[in-house]
Amino acid sequence: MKSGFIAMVGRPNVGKSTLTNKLVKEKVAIVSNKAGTTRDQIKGIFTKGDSQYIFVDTPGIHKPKHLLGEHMTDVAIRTLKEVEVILFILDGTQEISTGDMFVMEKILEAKGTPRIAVINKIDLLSDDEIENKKKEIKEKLGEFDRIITLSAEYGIGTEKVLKVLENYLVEGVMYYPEDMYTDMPIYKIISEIVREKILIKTKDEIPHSVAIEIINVTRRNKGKDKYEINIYVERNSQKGIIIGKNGKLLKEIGTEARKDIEELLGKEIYLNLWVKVKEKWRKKKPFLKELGYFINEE
Ligand SMILES: Nc1nc2c(ncn2[C@@H]2O[C@H](COP(=O)(O)OP(=O)(O)OP(=O)(O)O)[C@@H](O)[C@H]2O)c(=O)[nH]1
Ligand SMILES: [Mg+2]
Repeated sequence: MKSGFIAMVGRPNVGKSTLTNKLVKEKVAIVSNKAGTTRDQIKGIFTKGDSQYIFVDTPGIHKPKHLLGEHMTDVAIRTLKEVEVILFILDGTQEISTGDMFVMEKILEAKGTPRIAVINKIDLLSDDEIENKKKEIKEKLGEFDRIITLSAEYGIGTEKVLKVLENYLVEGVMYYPEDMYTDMPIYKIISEIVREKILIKTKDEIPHSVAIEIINVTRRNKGKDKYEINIYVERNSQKGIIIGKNGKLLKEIGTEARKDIEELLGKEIYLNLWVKVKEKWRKKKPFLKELGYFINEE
């Protein structure tokens, strides 16, 4: 048996979660076009034959503006020290920035861990642009064991990633059962589904101000189970936006989330969503802990 942990790191919005899902062949992590979608470390597990790949998706590394952001960046940086190989994912349509250089600095601090640069979103690039991007990486970020080019969204070049990564797996134990594809508890997956629908349907500051908490689940022998979920926002105006005119937006969010949750659970459910205001929750550690962030802290 060969197995290994693979860090998926990079700036926000480059496609780390999209790539994780593609490689695991299951939807493990939520995806949106908003930077800061992933807030925690998420393991996506892919087992094939006697090889087990454990992809560790992480929040985008950025300059934190609040406690939640600090937690997110810390999680990603900590992950670098826990893996066999690091995939540094870059958005091929964007210039290499000081943000990328900061990520590289942190990667170099994980002394000696093999590193691979991944140029994502090549569906949006010409061949020349891809070649130039490779040069830019070498010039601005330095040496990598390898540079891989792919499109996570369209599955172009993603299969070869598994082949390359096979070389970094180490002889040893199987960490997870063969049929397990994530270490996320089911209640967390459900919260994330609700958050994804909100992220997709809102813009501006709303996505960052949203937190989800399952407050009650009523199980019934006859009839459907009932899930009651709080959506926290930071201001009254945000509450109004999420609810929408005559409750229209909240209803849409609820319907779409319910469908995904039903597919996940393999049964129909009732889903009740409540929108609550909790001022500056992203800066309040006790509340963040209640939501499951900072749980590894001593
Ligand atoms: N065109 C194109 N878009 C992509 C590709 N991969 C990802 N995207 C899009 O890029 C956006 C960000 O994708 P995510 O997977 O959420 O990015 P992330 O790096 O996990 O982002 P954070 O969790 O916020 O750090 C989404 O809108 C994706 O659909 C790709 O190969 N091509
Ligand atoms: Mg992500």
